[in-house]
Order: sequence, then C-alpha cells, then structure tokens
Amino acid sequence: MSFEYFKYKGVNFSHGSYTDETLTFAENEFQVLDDDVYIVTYPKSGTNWMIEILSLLRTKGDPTWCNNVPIWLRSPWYETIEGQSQIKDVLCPRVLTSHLPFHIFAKSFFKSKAKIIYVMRNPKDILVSLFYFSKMLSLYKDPKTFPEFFEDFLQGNVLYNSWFDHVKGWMQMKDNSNFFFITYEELCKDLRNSVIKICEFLGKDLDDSQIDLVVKHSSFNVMKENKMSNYTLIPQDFMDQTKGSFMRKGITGDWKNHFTEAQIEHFDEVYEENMKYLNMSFSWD
Ligand code: PPS
Repeated sequence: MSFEYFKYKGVNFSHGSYTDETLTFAENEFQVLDDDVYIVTYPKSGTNWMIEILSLLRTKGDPTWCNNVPIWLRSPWYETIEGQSQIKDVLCPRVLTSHLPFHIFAKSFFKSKAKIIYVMRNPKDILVSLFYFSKMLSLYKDPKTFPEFFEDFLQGNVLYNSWFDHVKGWMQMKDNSNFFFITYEELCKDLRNSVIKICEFLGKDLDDSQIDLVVKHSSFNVMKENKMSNYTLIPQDFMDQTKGSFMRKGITGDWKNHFTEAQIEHFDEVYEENMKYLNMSFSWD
C-alpha cells in the first residue's frame, strides 16, 4: 500500500504523514525557540545519522539514550502529524528534524536565534537510496522501474519535490551564522573531524574521549544493530522490512553500480543546468 500525494504550496507531500493543517501549522504557527537546533535535509541525505550524532553530543558520548529511545522520538520531524504530537515530550534544548524546503520552513525561525544544521549528499546517491527506500515505505509511491524513478527524481516528481530546488533554497542561508552545512561525504570521509566542527558550531565542549565515543556509537555498523535507530521497530504496514533495510549500505558512490552511461550523461546535464548559478562546488562535482 502507498499513500497518494497532495500539494502544499507547490510541494508534494503524502497523505500518510501530512495534512494541509499540519503543514500550515509548521509554516505559520509553530513557535521556534531560541535554543532549538534543526536538522534540515532533503530525504536520504544522512538525516538520521545527524540525529544520532546530536543525540550522542547531548549525552557526551554515552549511548544509553540512543539505545533506549527511538530516534524519531529523540528528534521528531516537526512538520509531520506524528512529529507534532511528539514534540511536547522532546528534551530541551530541542533538536528537531525537517525535510521542508526553505520557502515553507517555520516563519518564526527567521526571527529567532535557533540554529540549523543542513546535511547534503551527492544527489546521485540520494536517487539510489530513495529508490530502494520508496519500495519499503508506504509514505512514498512505489517506484515501478529504476529508469522511471530516475526521471521522476530529476523532474522533482517525488516527495518534497526537486533536490535541486531544496539545495538552492537552503543555500540562501549559507553565510548566516546560525546556519551550518555539511555533506554526507564529509561525514563518511572524516567523521571525527566532522563531529568536532559540529561541536564548534553548537558551542559544545567535549573532550577527546567523549568525541571518540560519539564517533564510535554513530558509526554505520553500530546504528545498524541498534533497534532504536535502525527503524526495525516501525510497523510492517508502514515500513516493509522484507523489501529492504533502512540502514542499507551507508556508502558513497553506490550510484556507479546503478547508472548507465546514458543516465550519467543525462543526470550531469540536468545538474549543470540547475546548479550553474549557485556558484558553489561540492566534493561530488
Ligand atoms: S530519511 O529517510 O530521509 O530520513 O533518510 P536519511 O537518514 O536522510 O538517509 C538514510 C541514508 O543514510 C544512511 N546512513 C548512514 N550512512 C553512514 N553512516 C551512518 N551512521 C548512517 N546512518 C544512516 C542510510 O544507510 C541511508 O543511505 P543508503 O545509501 O540507502 O544506505
């Protein structure tokens, strides 16, 4: 079973977890607090990895909280039906999550001192990760074939619309002091150094051994075994674990195992066309 999509301000959402009311609330009425931290991402960019890292930073590397409380309760998606009912129980200072594009993010954020950590990932790897995840999660339309999904992704005909628009929208914030962006690729390449940079942005003071613990407990293998973080607790009719695994591969460059030469060429053309005015380069360029 998969839910139908509807549009809110031009963006695709799924009836499974969103309504016009929750989105209107998220955009216009939700009260951001000055000490909030938001993890903002396009889907499959490393959202949950960042939740795990920030959860471990809160406990200075002690994994007890991560091992006992589901990841979605530690840092709910504030725009979803479930997330909005869970927020009241979130520990302060709150760490909340969102996939919302820039133009419909909480208006109150822009008058606050709250912080955003924006995680980006090579869109080719996002496409592959999202293809497999869409087969499992009822929130997403079941992708028929890889070539069809490939086109849908490039045209933004997916949940939360186009990766290109998401990134271009949020990059308007890139020079703001309360906005920090990091890539999935950086996390993979040097997790320890990435954790140190995140601590600096958040003003967190952890010693070397505490940082080591954060790195250890947020590794792919540890998260994959942690049922509070690997999404195996989600009911089958919402996330069908027989069709895949949320903690799928956790690597960079898996697109090379999926794209044909023609798809690489087509993707690169669309990428160039969409990103040429951004004046930024990324490790995957
Ligand atoms: S979601 O559904 O949008 O919230 O997904 P998101 O958490 O953004 O991204 C899921 C992908 O991140 C990978 N992942 C990790 N990679 C490396 N290390 C760690 N610790 C980690 N945790 C999650 C996860 O495996 C998904 O990527 P793929 O490529 O599908 O494996």
